[in-house]
Amino acid sequence: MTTVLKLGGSVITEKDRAETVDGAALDRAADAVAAHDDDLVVVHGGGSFGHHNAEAFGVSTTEGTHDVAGVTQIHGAMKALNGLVLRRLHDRDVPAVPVHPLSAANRDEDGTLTLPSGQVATLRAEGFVPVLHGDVVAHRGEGVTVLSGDEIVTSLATSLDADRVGLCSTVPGVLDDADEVIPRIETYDDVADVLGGADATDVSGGMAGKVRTLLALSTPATIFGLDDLESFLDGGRPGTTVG
Ligand code: IP8
Repeated sequence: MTTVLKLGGSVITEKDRAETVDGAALDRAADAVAAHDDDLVVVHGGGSFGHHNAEAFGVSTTEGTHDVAGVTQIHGAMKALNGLVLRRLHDRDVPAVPVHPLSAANRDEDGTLTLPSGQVATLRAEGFVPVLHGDVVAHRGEGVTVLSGDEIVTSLATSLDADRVGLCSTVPGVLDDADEVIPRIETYDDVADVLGGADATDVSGGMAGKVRTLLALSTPATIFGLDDLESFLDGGRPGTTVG
């Protein structure tokens, strides 16, 4: 039984203060992980780490840079956050080990991502909790581009044949027009009215793109808030189940 859990960057950091963790939120997340660290692979996003560096160098998931300072600053910020996440987990005796995607992943010219996962599977089988993070990735023809935590989650969910996929977000699930959580989304049509039509662009990297990507997975994925992390790790399906 493998669970891939994403801790949203905005959940564990103070979004409006550069390179600052939300200590209380990270403690809560680490407590929940410590209580359920069997067969878990953790991925975290950037929040106030990484994104402003990426913006400063004009780097996105499609627009790259060849500037070494850009690569080292974005990657460095994400590694710094990864170190802070690991420290909170180690304080709770979680056998967490860092896995840095830049060292292994590749994006082809057409955007196709290859993220080897053999080491992640072996670490997990050997009793560790691999902790990956959004990063920069070598991108043929672009230099490096941003690799988001969501892309890592969807890639690992498939390559590790994950049984459960959870995204801990700043919202309690996908919300309808009345701000109520939609419990289940089986097709994009179910939510096109709320999230925008099939061709809606997703400039904010927001929920529409997330839902579309999760619908393509063979494993149903669950989107929930920090209050429900414990319940998800207990085997529940809080928030919104996609797929
Ligand atoms: O917060 C960010 O990962 P995300 C990765 O999951 C960066 O989009 C900015 C290097």
